[in-house]
Amino acid sequence: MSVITPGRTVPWLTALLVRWPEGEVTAPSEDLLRELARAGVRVRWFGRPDEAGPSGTLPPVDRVTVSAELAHLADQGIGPGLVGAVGRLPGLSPSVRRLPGGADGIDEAVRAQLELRRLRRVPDVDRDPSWTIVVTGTDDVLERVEEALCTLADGRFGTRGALEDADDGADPLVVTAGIFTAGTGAGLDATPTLLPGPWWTRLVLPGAEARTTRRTLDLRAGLLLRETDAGAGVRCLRLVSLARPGLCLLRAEGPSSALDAGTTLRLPPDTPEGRIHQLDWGSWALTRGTAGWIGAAGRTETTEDGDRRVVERRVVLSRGEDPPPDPDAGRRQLQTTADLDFEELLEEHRARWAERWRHADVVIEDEPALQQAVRFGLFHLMASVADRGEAAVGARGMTGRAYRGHVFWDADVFVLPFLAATHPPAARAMLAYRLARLPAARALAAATGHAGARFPWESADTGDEVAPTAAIDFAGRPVEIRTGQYQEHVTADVAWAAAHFVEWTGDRAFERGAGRRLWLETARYWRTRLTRGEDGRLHLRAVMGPDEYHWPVDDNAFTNAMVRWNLRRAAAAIGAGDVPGLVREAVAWRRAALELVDGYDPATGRHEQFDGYDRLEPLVITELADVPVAADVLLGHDRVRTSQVVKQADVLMRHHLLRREAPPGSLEADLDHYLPRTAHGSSLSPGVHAALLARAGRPDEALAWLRLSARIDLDDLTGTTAGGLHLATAGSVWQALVHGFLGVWPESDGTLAVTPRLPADWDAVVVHLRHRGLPVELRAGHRRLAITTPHPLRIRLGGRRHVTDPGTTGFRWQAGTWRITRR
Ligand code: IFM
Repeated sequence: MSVITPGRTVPWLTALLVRWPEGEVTAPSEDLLRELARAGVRVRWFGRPDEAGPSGTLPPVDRVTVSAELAHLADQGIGPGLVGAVGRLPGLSPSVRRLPGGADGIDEAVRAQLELRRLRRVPDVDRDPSWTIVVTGTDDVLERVEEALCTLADGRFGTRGALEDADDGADPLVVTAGIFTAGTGAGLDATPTLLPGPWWTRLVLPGAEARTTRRTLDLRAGLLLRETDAGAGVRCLRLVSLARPGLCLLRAEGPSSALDAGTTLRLPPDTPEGRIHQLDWGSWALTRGTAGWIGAAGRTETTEDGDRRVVERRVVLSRGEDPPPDPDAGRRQLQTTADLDFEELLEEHRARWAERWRHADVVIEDEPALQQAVRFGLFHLMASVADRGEAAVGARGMTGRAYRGHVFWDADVFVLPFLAATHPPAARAMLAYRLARLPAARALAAATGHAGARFPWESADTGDEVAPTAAIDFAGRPVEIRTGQYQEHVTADVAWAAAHFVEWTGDRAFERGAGRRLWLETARYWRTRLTRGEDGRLHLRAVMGPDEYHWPVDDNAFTNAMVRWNLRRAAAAIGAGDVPGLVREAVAWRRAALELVDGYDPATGRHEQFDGYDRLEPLVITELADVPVAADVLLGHDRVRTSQVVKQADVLMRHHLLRREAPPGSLEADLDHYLPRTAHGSSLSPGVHAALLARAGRPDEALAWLRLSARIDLDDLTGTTAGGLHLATAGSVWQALVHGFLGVWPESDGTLAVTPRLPADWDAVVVHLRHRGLPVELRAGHRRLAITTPHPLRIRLGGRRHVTDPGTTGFRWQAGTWRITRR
């Protein structure tokens, strides 16, 4: 990576003060530093901690040690404007390029950078293919898909990547997680939907349709660059600030004849209610639904330099419940960033993304296409979840309108684990969303005559059940939808997510407080929901498992196992010191867990998916069609219902979530039985199979499923990406890599279990995590493993316990066991 490229603005200017070897000091001249200060450019000093920076009127010194910080910044590709160095820099990353010329060279480079800023050039983005998604040309058919792929979001607000000059067929959708408006139609349209907010990306680009357009999504820095006719045409860069949720920036440059600012804000055509004001300070727009509003305050400035034009737009999005604010609130919000220039806002945004990647990146050196696809998924997972307050994570995040923004188990079981292991505040915010809806979940349980809390299958703002009850199928026929009524496993899934969060984070306060509340309330629900059969056992009748082709069924093996786990987890949260009523409840839950039927058949060594599944038509879908396939479309609803075709991982989900509870050998037996019967009619399915095949010691087979799931959206494999990205699939890809190929699991005693099983095609894989507050890097090869942590970490590797040293600890697979090779 080159740190200073002529003609490219760097995100910040770094003055390097180095005394190495002793006696040599290099820094920009004091005159230049004053000029920088006048231009509002912050200067970072890198020096040994014992060194004093130049005194007097110079800008404040931001002191850091040189080697670690610079190496890190450069490695993260956020390209510090390293402007000079004298002497050897110990430990400096090889990717940092030093600028020759001593102090004069520094001055020259800094002046060039100042000039670039004066011209307000559109900065370049990363061009590394493993960190970018490039969409070339425009395609009427695929445009909606590409918009979804190029979405930018800050966890709270999302903006689809529609072209700035998109025509009426485009959907430059702006939404915010958790603000819905009531549906107005029938069936699906009767359910709440995400409120569309004001559009802010519009520019007028005369003649652009005749030029080649290219969009580059820079995953490393969260930037979207659009270029028409690379070099000569218009360049537009936008960002949705991760550092300041709600702040959106757009800078465009090009020939004056080809670029016009147009209007700063527009109202989306489908807003229930909207208004827009042009004011002396800029524009203010507001959309309002039945339960909240989205506001946008924006200003656009246009500057000319000969026949070159630069358009710069700054918009602050806000949201809330009624009543909506007046425009002056927008002005004040816009004012909060007034003293920061574009480069500074860009810099803090890049830095925030770099920090997120530092604890989340997965490196697959041997497979560039997969590497890119994995980062694409992780990028959108990170962008889709707020890390403060409540995070209502819809099945498609903020990338599209499908499922109307509703929150499914996708969030708890597929998205949350990645965040619990990389950015726990975001996972905590997801749990906060569920916790705040416990009263609604209690009401839902009570409405069906039960105690405790039952979470809805589809949830929106209130926490009521919002799953539709009818829809029109692929053939135009009305069909009933009973997911909301029967897919009750979501209640245990929410409880599972809370426990999983505790295992990654060790957050005892959550475990004793909010987590315990969730476990107790959900266990109370299950205790009253189970019924005693004539066989004397407890049963869970009339449910739908993850396999949505079969309903209602009795004793779904996945749901029952989750319920049993939920009852035991709640009981474990009660101590001898708790009030007698609670202690009695815990005893009852433990007993119920023991009495609940399980579906495991020792004769076959596998689980029956539900009572009676084995008696259905023994149809093996892989003998009929290439999977993935929508078997309900291929065979019709009735046939799938009466046959053994499974829509998505069902029995196998129990192995995936409850790995410690499976009878020995049952994973292999269940994989062999259910895999050929599974159509993968849901995008959630292939990644789970990848994880389990890897766990079962079949990593080469697993790799095929991993590749498929990683490209679900990039190649629009389901034909539904136009409606938004499948966040759960992205989560399943991460789980396949971390839980499957690396065999990494947090354990309740604070140990990290690791069991690498790499496919033959890979030499090594690297994952970055946060475990119990500590950053952990694992580099796994076929016979080698290196774990890097700043503090000792307890691990379980191949059944043996070890404690790693601070720094890097190496292991080697030798004579059938893992041995420490380096301390
Ligand atoms: O939650 C999923 C479900 O498992 C399969 N149908 C789509 C839902 C939303 O992604």
